[in-house]
Amino acid sequence: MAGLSDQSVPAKFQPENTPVDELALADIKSAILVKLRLAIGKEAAFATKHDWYKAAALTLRDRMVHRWLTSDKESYDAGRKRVYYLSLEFLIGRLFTDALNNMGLLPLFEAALGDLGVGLDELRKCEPDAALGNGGLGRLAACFMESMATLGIPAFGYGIRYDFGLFRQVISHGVQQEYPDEWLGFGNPWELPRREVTYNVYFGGSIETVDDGKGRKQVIWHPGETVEAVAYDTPIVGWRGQHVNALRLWSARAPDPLRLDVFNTGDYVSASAEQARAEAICKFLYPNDESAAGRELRLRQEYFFVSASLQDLVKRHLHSDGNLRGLANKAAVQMNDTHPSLAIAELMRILVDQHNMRWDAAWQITNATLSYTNHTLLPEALETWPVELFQRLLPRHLEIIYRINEAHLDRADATRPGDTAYRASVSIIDETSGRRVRMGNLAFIGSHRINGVSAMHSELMKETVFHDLNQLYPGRITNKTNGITFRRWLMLANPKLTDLLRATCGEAVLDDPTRLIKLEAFAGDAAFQQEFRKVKHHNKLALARVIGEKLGVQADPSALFDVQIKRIHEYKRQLLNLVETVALYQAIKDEPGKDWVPRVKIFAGKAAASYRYAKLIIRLINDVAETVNNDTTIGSKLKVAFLPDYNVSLAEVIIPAADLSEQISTAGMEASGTGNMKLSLNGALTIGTLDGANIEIRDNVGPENIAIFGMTAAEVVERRAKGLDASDVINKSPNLGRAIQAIETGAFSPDDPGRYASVGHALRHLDHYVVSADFDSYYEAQRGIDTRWRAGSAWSRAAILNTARMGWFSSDRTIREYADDIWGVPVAGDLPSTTSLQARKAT
Ligand code: 26V
Repeated sequence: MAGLSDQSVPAKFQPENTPVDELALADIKSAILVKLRLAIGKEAAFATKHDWYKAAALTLRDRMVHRWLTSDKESYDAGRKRVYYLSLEFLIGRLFTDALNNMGLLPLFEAALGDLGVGLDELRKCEPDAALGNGGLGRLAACFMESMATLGIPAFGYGIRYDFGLFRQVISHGVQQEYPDEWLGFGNPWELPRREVTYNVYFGGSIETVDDGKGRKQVIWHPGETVEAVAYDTPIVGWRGQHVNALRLWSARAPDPLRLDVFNTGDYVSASAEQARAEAICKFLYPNDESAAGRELRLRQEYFFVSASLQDLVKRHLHSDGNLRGLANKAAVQMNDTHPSLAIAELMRILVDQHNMRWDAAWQITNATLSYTNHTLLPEALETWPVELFQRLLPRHLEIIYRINEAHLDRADATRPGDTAYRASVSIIDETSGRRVRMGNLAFIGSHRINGVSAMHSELMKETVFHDLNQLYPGRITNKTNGITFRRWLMLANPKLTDLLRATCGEAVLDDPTRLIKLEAFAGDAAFQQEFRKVKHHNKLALARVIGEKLGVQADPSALFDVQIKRIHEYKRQLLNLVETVALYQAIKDEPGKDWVPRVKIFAGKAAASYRYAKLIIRLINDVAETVNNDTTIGSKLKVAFLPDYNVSLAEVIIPAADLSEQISTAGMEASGTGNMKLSLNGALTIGTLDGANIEIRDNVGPENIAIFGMTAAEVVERRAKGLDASDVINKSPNLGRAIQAIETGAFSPDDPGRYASVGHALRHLDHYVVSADFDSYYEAQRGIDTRWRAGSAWSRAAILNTARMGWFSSDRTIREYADDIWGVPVAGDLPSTTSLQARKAT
């Protein structure tokens, strides 16, 4: 871990480490032993690794809770504005070393556990990887939580405490199988159940309108069903341990868990039916696929967490401010995608129905409080709900949405009189195929700011999905390019590189990532390059070990590690990478004696369970791997590894070991990407399209330090307009033609030659994702990568410049921008100096 020095590194590239304080060490050791006895109920001699992990985690949690209560009190006393980050996904991964590192307690715990005879690294692996998210959107929420704490912004993350996170992926004979993720099986030492923080969430029933006696109409909702939301808090500690925020996740339960009268008749299942129905809400995380759309349970999840969260924040506000008129001055609610957009209708209901506020005043407050982040332009990913379902589940909210829509459509009519097509396009209700509620339009209309997640994506939002709404509400769309927390993705994932950076750029680089720029001066320095390569080699050895253990494949750490890790989706184009792999394999077989650059193609990622084509691509990767890895004629020039069960922890091993980062989505389709940032920061060169944040990465690292290929977004649109047949490009590309033919005729599936006929057909005639059309450009860019790799020093220089110039992609920068432009909250001034931190005892 960070802090361990290496004797073989020249002194000028070695950071200075402070010795561990003996008193503090004794204190931590005894605290862990006390936890082991009193909280776990074990003697050290009988404790399992898991028991030790829990004891250590609880010891750490105690120290976090002290800071947490202080943070809370400070922001409460100061009456500070709070940020509420509403997200159905928080892909946090493991917390143990993350929290230790931020608390500055990593060396101390490492020493204490060592003295107690248990290795910290062993214990670290006992923690399940909290996978309460699908991919980028959920991981972004986790990085943001850490950055908000780091910047001292008082914030709550609100979400659902799913019993089961994203499925565990097992690859059996090349095929993805999904198993439940029982992350809570051994309990969760981080969370604090707050059984006293419970709210009723209502569904269904009917609406009654009465006169309030003062000439105003009062709407009363008589719900048909009640579910209780119970809070579970997880402390999220920021860098240097100055500030701690809560991630508050809601669990669902029935008000009456057991009908004793029914139980006594012997009908045990019906007796707890209500409980089962309530608990279904927090049973599992929905995957990113079509199956989620239109599913009643998903809508119940959305309303459940929105309602509980708003009740919670309204109660907090009333407690400190007495009334809701100033809500927008004290609360900023960020909606992570459209999933929480019911917050608009719910806040209106609370203000108008429950607090008797006038509609216009309530609308002004709602709009000023809420803002919305869009994470995808894919039309199939934009949520809509059938009106009929809405009516049945949330009758009052539907009424409120209709009323919001009325005023909104009046505005549309005033702006474009008589333009019925325009009116239909901006309406919250889609009338084209049955009546449906468009959550994206609702989120847009109810928010004072709508942001995209990269410069290009934000521009495309204005040109495509939100073109018409942008005309009606100009100036609302803004860009907030994503970022990543360097604490996890650099310091923790790559401690050796971190040591090198501390020594070269100074300790302050840990607080201010823009200081990475100091590395530029060393990019051409042969001695520094050697150290940089040593670090990479060390990380590659670790990854090669994992590949060997999991797949029985021997990956040579001196080969180029070419990495594509992300959800499996057609637009992300794992298939493009794979077709290039096949073409390369064929070329190597043609000329086995040629001086090929040895490569290990590493893939990892999950396909949504119902996404058949994505699962077929996984199978093809594994089939190609099987053939290539067992072909002795090509030696170790090419290996293919599909690492199963991609998650945050696996990413932490792969990313520091990557030489090449594959960011090859069809231009115009990847909203931002954040894996691209993690890989470049860790010294991988990017091969990528002009898509999402790749463009900003290019602008930062310089066009000579990234390999850009393929069509632009505009060219993709133009080509698609001409049709999806790719015969033209295939006829001109013998490499591509031969690779497709091998795939479609069963060269990699001799037991079932027709298995990939559909893939061949798509590549030839349904090239929507321009895989075939971009192939030659990609193949050429890859050969350019080979050439650069051979010129070792030039490669190292480019890799170092990637690390040096990625400082801007810290999620601290992103959060500062949200704080300034959207939330209107101040961020903490300068962080404490390293010396004051070192002086602080472990309290
Ligand atoms: C949703 C769906 C739903 C239905 C069908 C297929 C499909 C495909 C993708 C999605 C995306 C869900 C939203 C999401 O995760 N977006 C990701 O957000 C990241 C953080 O902003 C960003 O870096 C990624 O580019 C973006 O894909």
